[in-house]
Amino acid sequence: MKLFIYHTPELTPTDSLPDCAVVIDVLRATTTIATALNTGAEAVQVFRNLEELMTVSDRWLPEKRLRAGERGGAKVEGCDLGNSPLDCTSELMQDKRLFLTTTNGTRALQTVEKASSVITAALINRQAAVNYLLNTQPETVWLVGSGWEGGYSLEDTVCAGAIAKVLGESVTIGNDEVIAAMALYTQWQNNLLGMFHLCSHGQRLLRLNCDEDLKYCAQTDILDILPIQKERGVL
Ligand code: 3SL
Repeated sequence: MKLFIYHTPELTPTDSLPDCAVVIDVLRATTTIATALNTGAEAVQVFRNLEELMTVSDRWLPEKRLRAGERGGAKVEGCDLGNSPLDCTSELMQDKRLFLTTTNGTRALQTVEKASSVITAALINRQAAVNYLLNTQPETVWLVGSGWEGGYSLEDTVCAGAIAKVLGESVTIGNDEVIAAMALYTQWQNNLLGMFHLCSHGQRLLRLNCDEDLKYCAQTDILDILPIQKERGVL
């Protein structure tokens, strides 16, 4: 297994695809996706743009769907939910399809949606992602961070480093980003919440009073759930 890390969708190669792409948006899209599936959502369907989400979800029975939209960290008007994983309760999610559009995470997913297998990871389901990779042994694996509007996001790289560290000697290192991400995870592994308070998107969410979201997203290996793409854009 050869492991590569790309910090943003923009830095991800467009002339090839890996055997497995692991999309990471710790704050908060991939944390929300894992949580929604864990609390009983039938599936999560992701969209880059809101209009398309509305068109596709209109064809769904209203009692079987939830629409979640986030831009700039805030809930999009007209949606049932924003992008807080804490809103993904069993009462709300049970047997519903969550139609989701976010600023960066859903865009990152679409960048690699044609890879042979596509999964999502966050700190909360890190071990589930690692187990999948160890069991399936893809030849090439890309860990793709979502970043923020084309820029680098520390928290996604730290999560990629957390995955790389547990994979350890089961992988060969494909690019220098893997070495750097493991060093960053080593630096922050005992203070992930502190790292969220320092990084730019963590600070953006704090300004939006999302303190509890940060605490939830900073937990490691609490959910044994693995979002896997079943058809394009559907996990
Ligand atoms: O950009 C995204 O995909 C979101 O996860 C950002 S937020 O955490 O919902 O603000």
